[in-house]
Amino acid sequence: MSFTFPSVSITGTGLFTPPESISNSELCASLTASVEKWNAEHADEIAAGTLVERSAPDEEFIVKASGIESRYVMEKSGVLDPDRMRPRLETRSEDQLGIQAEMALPAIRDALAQAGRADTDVDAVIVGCSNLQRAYPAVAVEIQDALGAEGWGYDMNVACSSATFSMQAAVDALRNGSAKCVVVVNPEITSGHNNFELRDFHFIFGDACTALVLERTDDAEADGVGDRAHRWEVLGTKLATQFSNNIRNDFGFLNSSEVDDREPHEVIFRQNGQMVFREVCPLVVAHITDHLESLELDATGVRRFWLHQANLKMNQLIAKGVLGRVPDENEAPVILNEYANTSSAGSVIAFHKHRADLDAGDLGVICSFGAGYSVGSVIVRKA
Ligand code: CO8
Repeated sequence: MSFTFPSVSITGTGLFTPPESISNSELCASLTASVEKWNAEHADEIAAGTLVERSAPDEEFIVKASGIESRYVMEKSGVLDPDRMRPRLETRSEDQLGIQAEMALPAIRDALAQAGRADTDVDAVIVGCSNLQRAYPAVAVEIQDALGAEGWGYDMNVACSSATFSMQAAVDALRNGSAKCVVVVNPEITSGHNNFELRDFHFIFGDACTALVLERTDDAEADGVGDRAHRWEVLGTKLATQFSNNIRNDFGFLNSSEVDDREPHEVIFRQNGQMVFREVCPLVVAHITDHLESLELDATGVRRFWLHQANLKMNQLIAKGVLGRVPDENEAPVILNEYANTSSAGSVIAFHKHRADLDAGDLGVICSFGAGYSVGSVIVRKA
């Protein structure tokens, strides 16, 4: 007996872009001031060889190594203050909406408008992101409450791959009938966990929030709501993980119980960027190639790749590995020049901004990858 899974579609997408942007030159100026101050304050230890002098950043290096020109953040003045080097976020009372729920709502409402659905049509909310503001109550449950929605919600974290991992969770829920209208939302405030004091990390990340609405295709068709031009059928999802310490964040519940004190920057984001570059690119190429093959699809038939936005060279290498030639920007659109690496939001920002020009029947691949390591792909076809 064979069983056919019900078809699921993405029926809408939305994006919240924070109002404040930081250019590379602003970022380099504040880090240079901070480095000079730090080196002066630690001159004796540096002279004694017990501390290593910190190096100043270089704008040209950033663009050449990553393709990043600017990034949006939820709060700019604190990041650029050489005496602070991290955002200055107001402490909110329990009666106030949390900052992640606040950035999620406009993105979700954009996505619901495309899908032709109301807040109360939602019956499941999955928050997938690298940087959750608290352990509990789940941000997803707070969002569910703010929407006035019923059903259920939960938070999940698979770093940058949280977008595609949460999309697969949504597809599974829709196929097995545990939800009818799922919102997947990626509220990333990476600036709260980036190390702006070290030149190796300060330029990499930005803040943003993306949202997707997923429903069974027959529900969307039967109800006749939403704009069909925004609808993309999910042909398949594929996830993979492989343990690595090359991207790591040790912030957690046990920090205060540890016997040895660690420096604050030891328990936020850190990575060995070169190793990540070298190890993740071939993993992603093989992953997308296998996924397409499993659906009997040829890479040359894929009209667009919406890849995780961490590094321009990385994306060019991955698209080249899959296609056998260097892709043009139309085939693998870039948003990281403006947004930097927004972790789980990156591939969805690319999908949100760069799909309206495609035709019915066109194929595309949404792919995210990052810490874990983790890789996820979602193959879609325009309705
Ligand atoms: N200005 C000047 N020089 C610099 C700067 C700078 N801003 N940054 C580094 N350098 C220096 C280095 O110190 C080094 O100097 P030296 O040779 O004297 O030691 C030199 O430049 C070369 O450094 P790298 O070898 O590190 O340079 P790369 O060419 O490898 O470029 C990149 C660095 C851009 C980071 C690159 O390696 C890269 O993009 N790798 C892929 C990384 C990636 O994709 N990571 C994914 C992380 S995201 C994720 O999955 C987790 C989510 C986390 C959420 C966010 C929380 C904050």
